[in-house]
Amino acid sequence: MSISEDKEKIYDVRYKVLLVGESGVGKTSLIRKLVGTATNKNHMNMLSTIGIDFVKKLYEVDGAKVQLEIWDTAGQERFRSITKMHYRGTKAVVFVYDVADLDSFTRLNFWLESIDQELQCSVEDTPPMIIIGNKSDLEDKREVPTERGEKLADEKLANGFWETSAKQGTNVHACFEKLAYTLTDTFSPKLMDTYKKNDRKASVYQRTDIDNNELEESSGFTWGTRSIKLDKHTEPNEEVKKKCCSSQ
Ligand SMILES: Nc1nc2c(ncn2[C@@H]2O[C@H](COP(=O)(O)OP(=O)(O)O)[C@@H](O)[C@H]2O)c(=O)[nH]1
Ligand SMILES: [Mg+2]
Repeated sequence: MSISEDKEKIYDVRYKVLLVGESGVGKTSLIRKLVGTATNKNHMNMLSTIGIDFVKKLYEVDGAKVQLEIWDTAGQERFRSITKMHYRGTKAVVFVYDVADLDSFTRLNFWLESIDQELQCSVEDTPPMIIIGNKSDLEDKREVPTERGEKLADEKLANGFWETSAKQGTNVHACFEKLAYTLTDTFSPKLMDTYKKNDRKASVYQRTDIDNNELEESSGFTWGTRSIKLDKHTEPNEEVKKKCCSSQ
């Protein structure tokens, strides 16, 4: 796939990522932290009138230009009224709870179940997902031990578990970089240099300045585990694509 000359299309592939979780756990704060203060208006797509906010963030995943389109809810989660529009075309789900609020962790089960229902996926076909325990800075108010989050992530076969602090910035970039990697590795591995060159080191960069096409290695993440999947070179299951990842 080649990059379009069209200025609008600066990515090779894009993935819609949906953030869910109880109101107040810090979903919007995480997205704001991720996009940063330097963000110009073009990066923000506020469609609050119809209850949808999303931001675009460009990564370079091992040679592939990957745009994450990260969807937030505008408070509808409070009323459990996330619409079909939120779920449509979702390629990955980020489940967020607050480590200082046990209820928000317990209620994550509601969100985990509703995703399977809404995307009509069986457990095996669930799209890539990660679990985030946010507000890790509130250590003295912690109600959910790290091990419980890890255990849940294991049980649900999550692609990652992170404790983050949107307030301090801890792990915010790292978890979305890893997610960009996971998505590309799952759905478009052929775009990656490691696939082409049989090179085992994959790197992920955040595109911090889209206009100048400058790259900045944000947290120096490299993943040497790529070799695990090099043998397979599998495309995503067609059924998964149809069910969970139908076009936006
Ligand atoms: N201490 C702390 N507070 C946070 C953090 N993330 C969000 N908050 C606060 O939690 C409240 C709810 O955050 P918000 O992003 O609106 O949550 P949302 O309803 O899930 O979108 C706000 O007062 C935030 O300032 C964090 O990492 N640490
Ligand atoms: Mg919010």
